[in-house]
Amino acid sequence: MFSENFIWGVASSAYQIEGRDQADGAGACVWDAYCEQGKSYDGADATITCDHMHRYKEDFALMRQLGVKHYRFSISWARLMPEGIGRVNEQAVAMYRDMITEMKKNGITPYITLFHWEYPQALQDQGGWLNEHSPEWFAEYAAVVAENFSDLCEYFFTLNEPQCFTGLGHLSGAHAPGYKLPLQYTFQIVHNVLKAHGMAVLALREHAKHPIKIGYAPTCGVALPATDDPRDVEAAKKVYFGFYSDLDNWTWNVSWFSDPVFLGHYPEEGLKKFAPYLPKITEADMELIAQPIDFMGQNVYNGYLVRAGADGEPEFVKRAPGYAKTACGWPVTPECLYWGPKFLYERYGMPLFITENGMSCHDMVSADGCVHDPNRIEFLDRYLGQVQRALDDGVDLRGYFEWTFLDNFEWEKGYNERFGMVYVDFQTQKRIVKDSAYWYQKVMETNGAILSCNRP
Ligand code: IFM
Repeated sequence: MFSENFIWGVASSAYQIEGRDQADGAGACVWDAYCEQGKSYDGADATITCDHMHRYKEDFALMRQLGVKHYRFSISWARLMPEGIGRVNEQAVAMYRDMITEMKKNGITPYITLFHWEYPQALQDQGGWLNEHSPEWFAEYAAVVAENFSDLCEYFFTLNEPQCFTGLGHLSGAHAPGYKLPLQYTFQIVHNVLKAHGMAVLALREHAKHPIKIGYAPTCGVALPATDDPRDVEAAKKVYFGFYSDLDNWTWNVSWFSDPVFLGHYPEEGLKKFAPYLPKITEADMELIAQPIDFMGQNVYNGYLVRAGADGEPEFVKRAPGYAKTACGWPVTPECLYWGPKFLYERYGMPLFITENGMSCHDMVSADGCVHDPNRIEFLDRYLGQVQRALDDGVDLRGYFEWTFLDNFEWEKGYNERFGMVYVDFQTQKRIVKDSAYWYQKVMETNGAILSCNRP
């Protein structure tokens, strides 16, 4: 069974739900420019999205009704510091303080993510993450967050999915700022991002009003052993922490983003493979990046199969014809929530949170006015069953945050994907609780006892 202290939560991000207000004093972020260029699906933007900035009181009341007690959300850097550094937007301070106070009134513990991709355009105009000062800029922002919110909040995450905002943002160009940069720039960017994480940890601790707890929330598909044969397990582990992605996709990598943070060095295999492209990396950089933190977060959605070939080397196994997929085409592979945490815990030995996991479905309002999403219930039941399996195997998994509370602005996919527990009609802003949210409510209430894996 799940331990009594297991954290059941939900996650969101600022840009995806808040919306804007003409008079809110927020600065532009890179996603505004991306949307203005018509790059997201159907020309969508996040000007209104869920209008959460005007509706958070109702939204937190709904969370309370649904028994949500832990909520991971992000502060928008560009909203809080319109130029990215320097001036602080007092309206944003007031809004986020009120939001957190409101959460707490509803019995909800806040977990703040510092950076979920709302990069200030003013800093992007100075080179963004490629600028050598970018770690200091992020540290300044982290200090402002700690100064203004640490009296209300104990838990912080620095970066959400650095693999995505570096790779999709600067290598493939699929995400804002939409660049396709030469490889050596992308390695410099990632190094700066990791230094920014380290500097933010220092700044958070220095400026916090109380002792706080800090984590980091990277991601990546999980290499799954095709069978339980120990050779397949070894092959999968080798791929999970190895360097099998093509160079033009290189940021889909676990160890390059997590070894420096938790082990204090880049992995040898990567240092060799990437040698021609690497920036100057000093011992002082590595010390900075490896600031002790309290837990590891990992966003986990799916995996791919690997087996040991005849020569013992890993081989990728093709998916079965007609394999199960979510609405956005992601494979349904519940075992990723067993093997991912297991491999991560073995390598890093850190207490672990699943900081995001969930499913986009073809949700619609039925004739009875409800949103029936049996596929999402099935998905979550199976995935959480694998969390249980990892716990039973001794993995120090402390919590799980479902992605996400409200249907929202899904970045380049606009409003084409619905990941929420709560359906949002984007024309009227009406919220309809989906069946899966009532189901998750029971999971939380019973501490996982109603999961199929825990029923006789
Ligand atoms: O919506 C995103 C989130 O912002 C980052 N992780 C994946 C989610 C689903 O695509």
